[in-house]
Amino acid sequence: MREIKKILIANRGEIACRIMWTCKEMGIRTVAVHSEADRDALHVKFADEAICIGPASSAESYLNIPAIISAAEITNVDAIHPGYGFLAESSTFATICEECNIKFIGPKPEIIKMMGDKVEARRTMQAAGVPILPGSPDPIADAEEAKKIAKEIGFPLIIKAAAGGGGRGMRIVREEKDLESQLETAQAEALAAFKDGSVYIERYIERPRHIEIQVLADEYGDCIHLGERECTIQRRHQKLLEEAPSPVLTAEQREQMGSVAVKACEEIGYSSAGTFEFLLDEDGSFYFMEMNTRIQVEHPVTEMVTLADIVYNQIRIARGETLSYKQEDVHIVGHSIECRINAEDPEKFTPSPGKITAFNIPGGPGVRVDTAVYPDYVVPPYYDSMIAKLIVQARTREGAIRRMRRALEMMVIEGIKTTIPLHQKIMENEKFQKGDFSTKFMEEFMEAENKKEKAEKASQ
Ligand code: MV4
Repeated sequence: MREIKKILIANRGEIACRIMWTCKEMGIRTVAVHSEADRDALHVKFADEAICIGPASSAESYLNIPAIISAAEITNVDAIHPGYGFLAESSTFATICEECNIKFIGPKPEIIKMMGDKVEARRTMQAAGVPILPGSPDPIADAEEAKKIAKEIGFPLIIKAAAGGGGRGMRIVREEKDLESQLETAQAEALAAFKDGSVYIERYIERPRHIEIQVLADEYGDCIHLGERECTIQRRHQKLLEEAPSPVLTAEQREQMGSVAVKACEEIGYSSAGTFEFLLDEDGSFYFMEMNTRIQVEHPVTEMVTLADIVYNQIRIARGETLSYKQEDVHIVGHSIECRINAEDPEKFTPSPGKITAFNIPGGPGVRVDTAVYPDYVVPPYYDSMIAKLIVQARTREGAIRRMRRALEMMVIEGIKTTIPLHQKIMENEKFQKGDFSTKFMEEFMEAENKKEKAEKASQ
């Protein structure tokens, strides 16, 4: 057992607040760190102590390891919670924390490092019995090797960056004649973006769904899963909304995906909360994509349908405790949907920072809002544009959609543009309501919306 009396939260925005709420419930003191641009941020106001760690730019503040470690030393914290983004998946940061005798709330640095290398993650998962797509076992050396693998797996195929993830630096190749040039482009892009030109090849699935399994594992090899999240609806590899459970997964598929993930965690010695991302094919087969070793933006939908507090479990595991419940104790109840509210122009998807002149948070049964903004707050232009998460829960998916529609109506944010109107339109979409969608949903949706608009203009 490790005593954790005080935690430094190395993050900002809604997730810093979210982590703080659980710390308060656990009687753990909190230290906020913030940039010069975040002096008026909510996470600063609610923390027991706050330290400025640098100027507005993330590179000099929320990514500044020496400044964060110094803040942790000065305030004498027992642990650091990294949240998501920033340093959450930096094995270097996790190692430095460990060397400074500060508990990093997350898995071991070696595991973070391994999952950061998508080729190694694929190999490890295959060895642990997780289904992967046919593809290259190692980074592609040259065009000859790429051609050889393409012969084995066929077209279309996808080239992905080993150091990538989240969709950056991917190329789809549909014909042999484009393979060599696309390989070169992919390698050059990977080198420019990640300082590592390694790429690998997989069979391409045309209309997949993105389904992920939440796991919790203690430091003694015990692991459970909390079911899945449906994360298919994305735009430019940014998730827009998530739900739990998936409208298409059967109990059998859930059990299969969950037990595969749990077994893999036990095999590799995973600890803390984690997420297995899977691609679900139209024929019902699923394949490992990536593993996230952090708390995720969309964790609330899992919390809603399982009644688990994932941050609470992360802290318990970090204290060296065993899991507080067994797989048999996990029950999925009802349906939850989360809409990400971004400070963005919903048509152009460009950032819309500025002062929030009017603000109302919806309430009532089955509604949760995770946010760090408040009336008269000025949304700074330097960071991620997500300013709130609106989460609802109801007995059924239909009920959750109805609840989300009224909650979106009652969610008022004035002074800046937000994605609220976009979410209203998605909730009204027939394909969405039927649960009939793939990763191409947003492209098809935007096209249909544009057509509607043109028709309306023409009839005027
Ligand atoms: C794929 C794929 C189809 N086949 N891999 C996008 C994010 C990154 N994690 C991997 N991604 C994809 N990988 C194979 N072999 C399709 C995507 C993909 C996607 C996946 C999930 C959600 C939205 C997506 C949008 C476009 C492409």
